Amino acid sequence: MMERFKKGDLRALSRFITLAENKDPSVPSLLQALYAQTGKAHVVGITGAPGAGKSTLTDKFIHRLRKEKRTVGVVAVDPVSPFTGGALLGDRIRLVDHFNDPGVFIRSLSTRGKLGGLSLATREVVHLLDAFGHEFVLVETVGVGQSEVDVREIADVTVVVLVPEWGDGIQTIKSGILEIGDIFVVNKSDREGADRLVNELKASLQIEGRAQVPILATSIHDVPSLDVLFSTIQGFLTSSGELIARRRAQRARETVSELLLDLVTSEARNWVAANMKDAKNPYSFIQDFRKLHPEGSLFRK
Ligand SMILES: Nc1nc2c(ncn2[C@@H]2O[C@H](COP(=O)(O)OP(=O)(O)OP(=O)(O)O)[C@@H](O)[C@H]2O)c(=O)[nH]1
Ligand SMILES: [Mg+2]
Repeated sequence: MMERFKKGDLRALSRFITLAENKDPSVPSLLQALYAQTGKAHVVGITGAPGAGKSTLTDKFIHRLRKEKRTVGVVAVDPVSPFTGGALLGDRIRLVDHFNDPGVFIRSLSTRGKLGGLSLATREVVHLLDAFGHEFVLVETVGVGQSEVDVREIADVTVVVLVPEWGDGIQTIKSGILEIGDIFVVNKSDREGADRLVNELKASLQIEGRAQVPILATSIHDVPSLDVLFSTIQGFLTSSGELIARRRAQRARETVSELLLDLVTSEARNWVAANMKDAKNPYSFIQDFRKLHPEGSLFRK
């Protein structure tokens, strides 16, 4: 399967992604072997309110990249799906146009009832798409700041998509949202209220000391507005080398932390099952454990 992956076999890629999604124990060694091939893709995170137009914009961006003959991998992350109830892939991500294009690979990831791990799986899928040779990897996630998958930890550039209605009735824009975007988009600017939201964002970003961050009003009915957005994304990627390198180093550390947590969690469960036979006081149990393993001793060099 590895040989086929390296030769560009899409079924091998698909199979590896399924392994990552299912938290198969073979994944870390797979990625260890492929890691040297990663780091070439530009990873673009697109996040924002449900229904804001993230998939529509992603679709337009794919069209633009394909015109430039760039290859694109897309991951659409569907957290618990309170909005869609787990709608079908094509339905939800509106990317059906590209299903027959070998230069575009699209996958949606969902928790499918499994708890946790989506963030790690998303990271792994990004690495797989990168190692496979995709020049761009687009990651669509729902939710601003509160979703399980923090796109900032995955992407080289994060695009936050908002809509005019979103600004209604808010006095101050929460700083969590202001911190995560490298580019802010007020989409559906064909609707009332876009200018107001742009101005509110501008004022709030200024207070946060981020006055230089681009805020763009877009509409799918206004092609030039999309051109500006896509050039801004590509401009950020080419001009922010140092920042992106720092983010990637942080991403590598986060990956190790998450893998380590996985390891520790499963070992801890097994260990407790084997060592705590009777229903004794759990707090005494952990106090005894602490005596044997004082703080800082678990991960001694
Ligand atoms: N009027 C208007 N409608 C838009 C615009 N962009 C997207 N839409 C519509 O908004 C709806 C939702 O678009 P999606 O692209 O699916 O939004 P999304 O953010 O991916 O949605 P989720 O993934 O479900 O959170 C669709 O019906 C789009 O056609 C726009 O610029 N103007
Ligand atoms: Mg979508």
